[in-house]
Amino acid sequence: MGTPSLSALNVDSLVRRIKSAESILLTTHKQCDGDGLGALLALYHGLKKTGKKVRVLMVDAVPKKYHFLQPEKHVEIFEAPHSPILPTDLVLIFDTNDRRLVDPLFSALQPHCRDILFVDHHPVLNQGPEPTAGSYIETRAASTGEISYFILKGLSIRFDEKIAQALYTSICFDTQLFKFVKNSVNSHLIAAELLLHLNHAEEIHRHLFSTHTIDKVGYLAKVLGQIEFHGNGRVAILKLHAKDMVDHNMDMDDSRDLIDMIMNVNSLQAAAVFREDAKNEYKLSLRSKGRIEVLGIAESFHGGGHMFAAGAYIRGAYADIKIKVVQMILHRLDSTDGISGQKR
Ligand SMILES: [Mn+2]
Repeated sequence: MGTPSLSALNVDSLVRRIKSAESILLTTHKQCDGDGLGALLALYHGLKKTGKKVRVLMVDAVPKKYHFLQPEKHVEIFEAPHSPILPTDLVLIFDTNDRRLVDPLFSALQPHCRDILFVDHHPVLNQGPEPTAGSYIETRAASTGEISYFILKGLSIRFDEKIAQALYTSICFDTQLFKFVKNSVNSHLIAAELLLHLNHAEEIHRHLFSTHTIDKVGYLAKVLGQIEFHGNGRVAILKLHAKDMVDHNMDMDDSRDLIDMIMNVNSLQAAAVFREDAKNEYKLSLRSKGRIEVLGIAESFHGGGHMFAAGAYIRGAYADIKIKVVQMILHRLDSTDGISGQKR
């Protein structure tokens, strides 16, 4: 075994499109996360140095935990007062390929922008809208930041602390501090290069993952006692209420932390968290440790995501939805167990 080297992503077509554009707008899916935000801010800081007109317009507000990236200095919010959308040569949408997750911004951009491309690492949904022609979708990338890294290299942009901070945020967030690296050396090697430009990497880890307030711990203590286990401890189900989260000063984003926390239970193969946003309206988050895929379950409720981390917005009575989801998970687990027990 020799020295590990990056397995480069071929982003030449994106690099050409960026080079030939004079004005560029960057955005990501609504309720942004550290991946989309970090990936686009890295490119934003890089493009600023090239003299191109570049602008970030987010669909909605940036969660508190990302405020260390100083979004107020660099980012406009479509839902809030913002300067008008002018004709723009190129729009790049990070960390999704589903225009519905970018609306109403996506529809507002269409009349003004010649080229709208997705830059993403999620599988394209079977039943979802087609990504726009020319979009770059690479599911081998562990984060969208990894794609941004290769774009910046392709543009020969020299890295600085701001770019490194944004890219490092993206990689740490989506790999959950290198837990999910898609069996590639890229996340670690890119992170190692970024560390050369970072003085406070551990501070970034804390911003992303040590976000518990005392209020939130009180809430966790309450809801962790309510987890239901099914299938001999292989499946966990938890119901949250958006209102309780607001009462405990939490971001809606915090429901993701909760499911990631639950996934540390050793017997678990999969978990589902239902966040009740209004009566009979749920945000479902699904996770799997990898034996079964959960994307298909999310898709059956018109949601999306990754093979092992997916979600959907669902309307209906909780008891009905919960039974359906539990059955779908158990069915998948039992059929994979069956396959491994059979002679082939
Ligand atoms: Mn991502």
